[in-house]
Amino acid sequence: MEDRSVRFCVSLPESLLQELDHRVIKRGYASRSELVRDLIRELLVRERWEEGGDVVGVLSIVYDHHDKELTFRLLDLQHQHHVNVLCSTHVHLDHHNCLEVIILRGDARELSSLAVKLGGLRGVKLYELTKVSSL
Ligand code: NI
Repeated sequence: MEDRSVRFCVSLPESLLQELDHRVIKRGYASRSELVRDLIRELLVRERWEEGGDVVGVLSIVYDHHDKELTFRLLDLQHQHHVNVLCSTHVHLDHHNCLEVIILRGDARELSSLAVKLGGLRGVKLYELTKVSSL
């Protein structure tokens, strides 16, 4: 079904409109509408993650693969949560460092907790969970 666009009027303080227009230019949007649409989508994604429900997330982890115990734990945790792990990609960044990108799907709270568990493992140098909605 086509999701048709509807026009509506919004009243804003002039200073806020200037801020909006500044971001339209800075982010390279074609129009105010494009930016407002994306801002609303960002808000919906954030709310979904806060309130719980089915979401998709991308967890990026950088770690040293020489730590065999860590490599085992990373794999073991992913197997324990295989329902949530859609796929993962491993890149050998250099002699020591590996980047693992894991695409997750499931309840927002479960994914947040899994991200903290994986990212918090001793030896993980950095991790970041990108919150994407399944909308
Ligand atoms: Ni590697």
